[in-house]
Amino acid sequence: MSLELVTAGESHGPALVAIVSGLPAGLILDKAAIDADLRRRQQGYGRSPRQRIETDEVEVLAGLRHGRTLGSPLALVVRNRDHENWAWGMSPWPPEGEPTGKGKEPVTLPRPGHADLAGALKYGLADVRDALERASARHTAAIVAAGAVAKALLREIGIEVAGATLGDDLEARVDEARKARDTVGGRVEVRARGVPPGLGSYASRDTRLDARLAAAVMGIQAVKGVEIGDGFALGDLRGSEAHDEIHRDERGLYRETNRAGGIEAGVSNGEEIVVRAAMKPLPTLMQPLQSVDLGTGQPAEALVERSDTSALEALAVVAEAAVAFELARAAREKFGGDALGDFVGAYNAYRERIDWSPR
Ligand code: EPS
Repeated sequence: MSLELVTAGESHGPALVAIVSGLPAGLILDKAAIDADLRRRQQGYGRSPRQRIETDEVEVLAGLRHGRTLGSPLALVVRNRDHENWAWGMSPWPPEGEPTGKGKEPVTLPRPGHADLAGALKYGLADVRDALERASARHTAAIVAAGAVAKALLREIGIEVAGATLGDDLEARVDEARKARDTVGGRVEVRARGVPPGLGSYASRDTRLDARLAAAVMGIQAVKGVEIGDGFALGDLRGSEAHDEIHRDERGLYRETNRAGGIEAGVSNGEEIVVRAAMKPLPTLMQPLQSVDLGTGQPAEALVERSDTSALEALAVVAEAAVAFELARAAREKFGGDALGDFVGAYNAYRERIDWSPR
């Protein structure tokens, strides 16, 4: 049994869609909790005026009855309120009538750092908008909705996941960058408590939990680096300084340090899972960088359009969702079950077998 996520949706299209398959039947979902995570993602210092247009809210089209999962695919939708301003420009079908609203003119000025140039070349696009709409970080609303569902499942076996930004003075950095018509990135950290030993596997490279978490977080827009635990710093230490010694007390086996970030050999070891990510500065600059007009082949400045100065606080929420989804997938693989009770029962039986308790 595996949990899977497929998303669809463009930034200014009608809606974002997330389909989650592989949930057990009988999991109670709370709309307010999903909406609260969607709201958290929208907040944060340095977001674009777009966030004043959107009030993200989840709609469920399938897989849920009276607030309980049915064991069938769960279909989640988050509408783009801004679509009404792009109804002609982003119409899924050939639009009728005179061009009106936003998105009428083709975009031909690729922004360094965005999907624009790679997308235009790869897909043979005359209008870069066909690439940038899907590549947009607006997509992360779908990840957060699915992540909120994953968190509900993880909570049934005592796992809590939380993301936060790292470093100080984000507001000052954003204010300075905005004044300079520039953007900033930064770093975030996600911690997961209560993860039992044994999620993931060293048996194959694609079953390793660290590889899977890294891929899930690297898959978020603007992420350029991921580390697990002390990650890159471990490269500078000796073995005697780097590894977490094994101890035992009345609650079972544990470590006093956690440089491994809760994962050894691609398998969770019962300590807190720690994942950190670095976000590059966002590529839409009000003071544009040098580019080439793909229509004329001549040098030109890159596209300037409404954007965020920073989306770092949003990344903390999105990375939390991505980590939660991957942990929930790994938990489904380990504990299985068609009904929620089977899943929780298998977790409890496993807990009885191993010498470990959550701390
Ligand atoms: C984004 C550009 C901006 C951001 C957007 C991501 O969109 P717009 O051009 O509509 O202002 O606001 O993020 C969101 C809409 C969101 O909800 O996070 C981009 O190019 O990636």
